Amino acid sequence: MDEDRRDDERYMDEAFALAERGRGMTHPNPLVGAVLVRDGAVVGRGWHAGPGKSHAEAVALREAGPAARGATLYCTLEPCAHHGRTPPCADALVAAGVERAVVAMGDPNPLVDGRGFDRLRGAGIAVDTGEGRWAAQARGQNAAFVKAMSCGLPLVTCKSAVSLDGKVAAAGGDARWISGLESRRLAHGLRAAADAVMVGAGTVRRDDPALTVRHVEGRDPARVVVSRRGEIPVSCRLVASARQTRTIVLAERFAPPARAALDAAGVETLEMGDEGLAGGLRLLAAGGLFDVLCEGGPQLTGALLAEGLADRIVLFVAPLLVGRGAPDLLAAPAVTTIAAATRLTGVTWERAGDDIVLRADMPAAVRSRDLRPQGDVVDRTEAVTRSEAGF
Ligand code: AOF
Ligand code: ZN
Repeated sequence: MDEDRRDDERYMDEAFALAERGRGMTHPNPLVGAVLVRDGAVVGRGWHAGPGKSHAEAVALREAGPAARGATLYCTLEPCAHHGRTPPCADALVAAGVERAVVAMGDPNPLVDGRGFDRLRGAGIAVDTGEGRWAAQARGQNAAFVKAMSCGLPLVTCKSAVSLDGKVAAAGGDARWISGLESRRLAHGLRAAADAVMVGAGTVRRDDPALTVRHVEGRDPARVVVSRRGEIPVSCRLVASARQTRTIVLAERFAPPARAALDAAGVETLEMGDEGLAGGLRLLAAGGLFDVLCEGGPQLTGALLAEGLADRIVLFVAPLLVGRGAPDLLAAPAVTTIAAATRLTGVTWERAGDDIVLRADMPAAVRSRDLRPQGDVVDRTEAVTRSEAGF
């Protein structure tokens, strides 16, 4: 690798690391990091901290001041060209006299979608995408944003804690605590990084969870309860704290008194309609909740998997043996042959105390079942294909 390429790698790595600082805070916006370099020295750094806050490039430009003239920008996402909550970054880069832009991926937001590159190139700035060599990393960093922009659905991660024999509770329903403290800390970190945590009404009735972030630093995600008729006890902790933390009940069809009681308690009530869970998830994405962590029980997790709506699994496996008659990870019919079982991909694992944390992706063939573009978030298949190809 020649010297210039190595420098590009180094500065882009730094831009990715800067972007990561916004994790959990930027929704519905993507994570973005930017580094400005002139004469071999960094003159500006920026990252996006959330909607309404300055974009990464704007922060870096402010730090660089006049030193941005003739500089190279390293940015994890295509600079925007639209007037949103903030002015277009592409215009600011042109005005500041930046000479070259190295960018990891195009912005799949239909409002940008190549216009940022056009604006930069039109003003004589050399745009370098590194032939797509950062595209996979960039798509991974903003997986939820990319998915929501491409198909109007959130990225869904199913998180469960199981015993060594795959049980999520004892036969009597007791589930506290299957996983150890280390695992619970990691699980709270997942909550802090998610836009929303989702459970089924059964879990609310049985466990009355708070679904807040406690064992680690971080802000609380929105809480979503999936229910048939919206009949959630109004005395439960989620409803009681709905005025402090955004709480949403998704129902197939609300029983009118249940809806009125939830509305009065400050809970957002959304009807999923005929499309069922997929429709409910579309509503969440349309409301800017792109990264959904499902902590549902076997019913909800089973339904998400069966309907092709789950993208990833995080499984905390504890060295416990529970035995027959206890609830399994999935309330879903078994396949008849192992050849027909769903084989997950991209498996990684780590230790957490005595537990194992296993992460895996649902195979594309299962996930793509419901990925037809729909609704107004999108018509983005083209943009994603482009960014998958590196542009
Ligand atoms: C950038 N740099 O740091 C971010 C970008 O409403 P706004 O003005 O905040 O615009 C949000 C959209 O801008 C968002 O959906 C995405 O397309 C892009 N985000 N772009 O150049 C940034 N956060
Ligand atoms: Zn911007």
